[in-house]
Amino acid sequence: MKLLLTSVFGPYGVDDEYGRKENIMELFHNQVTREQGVFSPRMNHDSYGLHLMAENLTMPTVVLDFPSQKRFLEEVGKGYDYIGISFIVPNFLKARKMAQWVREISPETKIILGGHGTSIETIETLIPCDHVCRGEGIRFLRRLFNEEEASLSHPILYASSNKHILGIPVKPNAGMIMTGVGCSNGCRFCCTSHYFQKVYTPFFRTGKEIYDVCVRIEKKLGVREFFILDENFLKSENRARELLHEMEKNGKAYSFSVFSSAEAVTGLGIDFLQRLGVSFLWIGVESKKEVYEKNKGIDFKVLIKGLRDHGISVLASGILFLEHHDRETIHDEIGFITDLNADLVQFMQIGPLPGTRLFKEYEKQGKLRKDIPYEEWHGQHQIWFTHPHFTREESAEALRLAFASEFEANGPSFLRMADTAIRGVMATRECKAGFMKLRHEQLVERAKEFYPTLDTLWSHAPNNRSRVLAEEVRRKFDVFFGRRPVPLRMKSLAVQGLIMAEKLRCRVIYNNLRQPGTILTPYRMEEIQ
Ligand code: B12
Ligand code: SF4
Repeated sequence: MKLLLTSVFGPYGVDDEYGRKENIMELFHNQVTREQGVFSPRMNHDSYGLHLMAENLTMPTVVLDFPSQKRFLEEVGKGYDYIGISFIVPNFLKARKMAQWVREISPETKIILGGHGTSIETIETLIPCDHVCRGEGIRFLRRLFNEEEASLSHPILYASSNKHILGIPVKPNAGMIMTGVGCSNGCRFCCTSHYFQKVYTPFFRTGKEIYDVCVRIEKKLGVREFFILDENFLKSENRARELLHEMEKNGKAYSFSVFSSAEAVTGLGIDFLQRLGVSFLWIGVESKKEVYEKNKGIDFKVLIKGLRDHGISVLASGILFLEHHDRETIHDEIGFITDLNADLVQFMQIGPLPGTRLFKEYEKQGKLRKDIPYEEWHGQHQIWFTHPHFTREESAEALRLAFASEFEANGPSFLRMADTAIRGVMATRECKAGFMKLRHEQLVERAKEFYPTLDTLWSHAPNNRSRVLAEEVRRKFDVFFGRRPVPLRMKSLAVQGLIMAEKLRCRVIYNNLRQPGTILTPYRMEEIQ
């Protein structure tokens, strides 16, 4: 018996019969720094969930990530017993086509559908399949294959690939750790919370278990930074405290990028986050007026400034086209988010996706535009519901302007992150002993990575405001680091050259795309060869 677990086929981010050009296979360039041109940090993320499942089965399994159509067809031809297709709602057509191909080429193969696309209620009648997994996949597959429940083993993975910043190729320097799925907060629009029944399912219950995974990944990949894939990592307070305790006990200062809600962040406090080594925090600000339970009583301006002053980069996420937004109030909302001056900002159109409370409400109110194909249900172009004040076309333009005006006001996110890095260095410069000394040294190392880019950020600044900020940030670096050594000056010159090449690349490449390459990873396949 053998299993193929696959993501949907590329190319991604192109207008074709299966997808749309807005659906770029990148996190930042898709929905965060999309209007920042050459300053937009570029990277891909593997389909981590597939590796997690493959690692935790005993059946020989192949993970096929980012296949081309041809590559997928070749793999199907090898005669798998089961093929699991992971897809999200906007990739519905790709998943359907893949299932049809499997039925044509290998009719004996059983098809399993999984991932957020299965929240489409009648999916089994729309896509040929034998099994549908709605929710956590490891338990589902173990049951399907009659495999025993066992403790979870975490795969060794980098957090990103194909990374480029200002045109500079950057080696992967962080590991990926998935600590759990779902979130109990149940915000009305949130797919991940609803998909996992508004219950948090931890993969690791203690900080010690997470620490042990960090140690394993460090040994294998040599990294000490980790991206934690968990919708609300800091909500499990005790686990976070235990993780810090383990690091302090062992004198290991790992650092982490996390997603967390405001009530969890303030519950633990900024000093704790700094000590824990949080270097990047993704937080849902959502809206100035529609205040969710998690955000009650939070002054985001103060919180974000405090985090950045401690060296923690913040990605603030805001929602546009809420019911109360009209032509006036939408500008207030964009202004409110912009004024928070986070390192990075995501504006997302409110998106009624199947399974959510929002979807049910809009369906009941007859607001859903079911004539709009699923490829367009992604939140970065036109809304797929009827809004009292905006047409679909207007929603796309207003969203573009939101990103553009935030960039215009606050400058390149990468420059803001450099600012946060040096602010963290300054904030910890008096920490001369113990665990916080390690943190300070780590912040210094991070700041050094930004240093060679500062001249370029100044000379290529998109406007005068950004140039002033670049000058200010560069001065802070110079004050702390002193006279710049020759190798650093050489690197700065090289960056000037690379950004010119990147500017040219952005102009000539369709949709400014960087496509991820196909990755095939066998698990236990030697057992049947
Ligand atoms: C990493 C990520 C990406 C990466 C893509 C990685 C990739 N290789 O595909 C990037 C940044 C490129 C990306 C892009 C987009 N994404 Co995205 N992404 C995520 C994110 C943050 C993490 C996914 C992940 O790895 N989770 C961890 C694993 C463990 O969980 P999992 O994937 O859900 O898998 C578990 C189960 O679902 C199940 N399972 C999954 N697949 C399968 C398959 C089988 C066979 C089985 C049995 C089980 C199973 O088992 C797994 C283990 O329990 C999620 C949010 C989240 N926190 O999950 C959004 C999310 C999946 N993305 C989403 C969306 C909408 C997009 C975009 C359209 C961007 C946008 N405008 O929002 C684009 C589309 C790009 C494209 N062309 O496809 C939505 C999907 C909504 C929906 N209902 O369909 C999510 C849920 C975010 C959200 N809005 O809430 N994304
Ligand atoms: S806090 Fe975040 S992850 Fe949790 S339900 Fe709300 S939006 Fe979703």
